[in-house]
Amino acid sequence: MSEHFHINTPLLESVCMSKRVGTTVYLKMESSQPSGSFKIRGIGHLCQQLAGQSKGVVCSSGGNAGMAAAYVARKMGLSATIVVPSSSPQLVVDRLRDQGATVNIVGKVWDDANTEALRLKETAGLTYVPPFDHPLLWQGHASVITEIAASMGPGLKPGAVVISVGGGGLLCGVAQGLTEAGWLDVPIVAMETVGADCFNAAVRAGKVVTLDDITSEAKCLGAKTVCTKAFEYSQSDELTILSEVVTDQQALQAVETFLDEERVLVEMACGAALAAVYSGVICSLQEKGQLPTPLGPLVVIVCGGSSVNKQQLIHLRNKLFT
Ligand code: PLV
Repeated sequence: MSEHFHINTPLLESVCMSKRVGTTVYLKMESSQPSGSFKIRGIGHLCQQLAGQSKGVVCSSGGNAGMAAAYVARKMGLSATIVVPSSSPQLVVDRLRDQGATVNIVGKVWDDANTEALRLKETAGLTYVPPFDHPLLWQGHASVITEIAASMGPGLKPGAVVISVGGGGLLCGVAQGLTEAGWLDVPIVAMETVGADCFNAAVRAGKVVTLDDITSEAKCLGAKTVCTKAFEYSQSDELTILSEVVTDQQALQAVETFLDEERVLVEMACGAALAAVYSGVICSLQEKGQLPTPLGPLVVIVCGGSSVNKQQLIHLRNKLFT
């Protein structure tokens, strides 16, 4: 068995995006991971540490954590039960089943599905795989920064790193990775959509808060409460984390522009990060003095996602633009 389940993804320069922001933009192509998103980094690591002697794994997910858990379980010869909310599109359920997983659809949003996964952990004795709130996940996710550092080579470092935030697992991993790389002065731009903005709500409230509901179509950003560790990073003096929110329309537009210009299809959860470039968030942060001008190379983590195909894209366009 290989040492880990994720691959070293390409770091690609985007000419079109660079033109828009006025600095070199690098895309960390996590959409190329075996399970379709960065989630495999943390989940692969967690399963290797915790699931060796397991009867099987159970994971609650908006989709992509489940895809990673199902993939890893299959490679480890374990059964996988993935609990998704009814808001996850059918295409995700189909893809999870193609990975060999048993799929249970429970509740309306991820938080409901998670309650069921925790119940199955107790009653069926399965190893629980959390989608974002666990130190082993963050440690696995941190490898994305190690790879970026290796790809950029000595002497080069990002001007900022752009990511999407759901429950905050990627944020914690990137924060840990930046710390380990000695890149504490590299700001993180943390992107969410309106209605799936639990990190932004916590930053504004000065404490962890729970959203009433998830109203965004970026369902894979749809955790009602951000993990405590992510909030703690936002409060630390060591790192700079800029929390920004875009509309669903901006996230979807970003998905479409990315498809046209870079020829890669990603889901709206990833579109939120891409919208930092396409909707002018980076430029406006520079105008406000929150990011420097000139800015060093901008690294966008293209987190990927499996909740999308041509039909889903058309469905979302009809829903959000009519
Ligand atoms: N998605 C989680 C949580 O959903 C899941 O179960 O798949 N980009 C993509 C494509 C994602 O799928 C996710 C998380 C994120 C970004 C955000 O990552 P996080 O949760 O670590 O902040 C409810």
